[in-house]
Amino acid sequence: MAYQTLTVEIDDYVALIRLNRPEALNALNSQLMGELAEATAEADRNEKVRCIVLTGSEKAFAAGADIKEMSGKSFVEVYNENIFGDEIDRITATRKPIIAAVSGYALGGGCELAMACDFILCADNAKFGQPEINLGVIAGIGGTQRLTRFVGKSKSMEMHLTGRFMDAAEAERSGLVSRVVPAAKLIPEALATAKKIAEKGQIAVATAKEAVNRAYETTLREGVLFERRSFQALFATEDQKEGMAAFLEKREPQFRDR
Ligand code: CO8
Repeated sequence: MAYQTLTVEIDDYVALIRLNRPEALNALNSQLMGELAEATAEADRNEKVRCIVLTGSEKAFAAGADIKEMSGKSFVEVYNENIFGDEIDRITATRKPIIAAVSGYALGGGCELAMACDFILCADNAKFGQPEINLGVIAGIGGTQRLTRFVGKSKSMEMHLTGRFMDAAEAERSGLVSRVVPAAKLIPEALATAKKIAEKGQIAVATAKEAVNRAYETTLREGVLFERRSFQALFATEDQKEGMAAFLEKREPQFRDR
């Protein structure tokens, strides 16, 4: 499908989705969010895709929800439209891993979108923030919940109450991102990481994603039980037999996703 606000390139089982509204620093409007939800669902269905990389431009991953589009709306409108609620739910329902590759600004809804991905790799020029407080509102697509889980209450509260930005070094130190790389290497590094994931057995990949996500959604006891059952279930796959046999025979495994 052709999109107006983003591009999709597929190579080597990796889909690279680039947000593309340079005139507004990739601000998230309803068209972009609708197209992104569709593009991730399409990648999820596509057998030629095993991992997704979501990125923006060098200057901005996304500078937030589109302020021009939402500024005139009433409570009844934003309530009835449930703006971006369905789209972010569809994006987080993607079964294949999504890596956010963040360069430049990831603010407001942009920071929330990055956090809704499975992990964040960022460039050394990245800036994260929840500046909605300066607009008289608060985060609306998960920021108060996800940022708090990532970086803890104190830092999250300060960021939401003051609107200050966090640089790449602080984001890595506080667990918001998995790694920081030089800006020029961000996309190659994200694609190489995605390719590494694409080479694994995809049943184990999907199971690992599901199990790690449980850590955010349930109690420790339930999460550990879920992990244990998932681990046990993987012994029903050919990939488990192949992976362990390959290790013992000192060769590379040939996973077949069965
Ligand atoms: N929405 C719309 N347009 C934007 C946005 C935005 N969020 N951010 C930047 N733009 C536009 C600017 O208006 C400007 O357009 P124009 O040239 O036509 O005036 C263009 O992008 C370039 O921006 P700047 O000239 O401001 O660039 P600077 O380099 O000077 O500054 C900043 C970059 C610091 C990123 C600055 O643009 C900025 O502060 N942007 C707004 C950041 C912000 O407040 N984000 C939070 C938005 S609210 C939100 O995300 C709520 C999420 C919850 C949503 C729930 C459902 C809707």
